[in-house]
Amino acid sequence: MSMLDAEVVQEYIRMCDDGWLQGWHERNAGNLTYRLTEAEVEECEIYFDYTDDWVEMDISVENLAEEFFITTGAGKYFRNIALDAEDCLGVVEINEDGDAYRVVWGFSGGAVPTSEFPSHMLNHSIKKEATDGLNRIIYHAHPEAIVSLTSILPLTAKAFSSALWRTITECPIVFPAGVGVVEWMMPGAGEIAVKTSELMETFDAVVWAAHGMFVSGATFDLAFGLMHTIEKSARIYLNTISAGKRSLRTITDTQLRDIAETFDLVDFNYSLLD
Ligand code: 2HA
Ligand code: ZN
Repeated sequence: MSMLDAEVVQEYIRMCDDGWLQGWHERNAGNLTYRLTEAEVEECEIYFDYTDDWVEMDISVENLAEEFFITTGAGKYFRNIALDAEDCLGVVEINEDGDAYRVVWGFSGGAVPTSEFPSHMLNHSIKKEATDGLNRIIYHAHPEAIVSLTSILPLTAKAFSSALWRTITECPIVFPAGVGVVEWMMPGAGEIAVKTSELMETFDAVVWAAHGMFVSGATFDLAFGLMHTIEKSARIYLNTISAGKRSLRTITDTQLRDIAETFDLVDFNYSLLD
């Protein structure tokens, strides 16, 4: 037995591989973090080594104190995760003050957590609070259609949410709150991390202009499914405008209101309609 036999690790690896197969992870693009349940920590603890030094984070996420996360490594390629998970992935523990982490498993070649780790931790902190602990995943990828739309549409939640909702009937059901958008900013820690986590109070998905997308979810299926649904809608929208027929027909605001009522979408964000 090894850590890699744990069901949660297998599910994590499968999601990484699925993202790679979608073409969302060129080179070292993207990153994924998962907050382990207490039962999963108990199951995996025998493989943890607590001798690494604590690394300060520059941020404080008190509600994540003493939590454990599986994370992709900085500079690691999603393409390689299924082949050598122990080199590409790590498990980190957050300290009791919520301002430092240490690696307790993985990164066998000496990697460190993803460059977007502070962004992930701020987003986990907000989402844990907002969902009563339900959301465990933050996923960042570079899907191409949604990135194309950041060159075309106004960089607002309203423009993106309504374009995506009006394109596929399933969209208002899958992301009733809509999607947030961040204008171009430097990736990594700092402003983009703070801005994204602010938007995560309202949205489960945030688009980064000329870069990619961040999503949050309770399970691997939900987080992956959200990224997949948004990207598919963006692709169809793009195909349609490429054919020069966009203005002919889309789901109307009245029809979106009907969907929200029919499916009893309590979180539907009516303020994003006209
Ligand atoms: O992890 O995608 O935004 C590489 C990136 C940085
Ligand atoms: Zn990125």
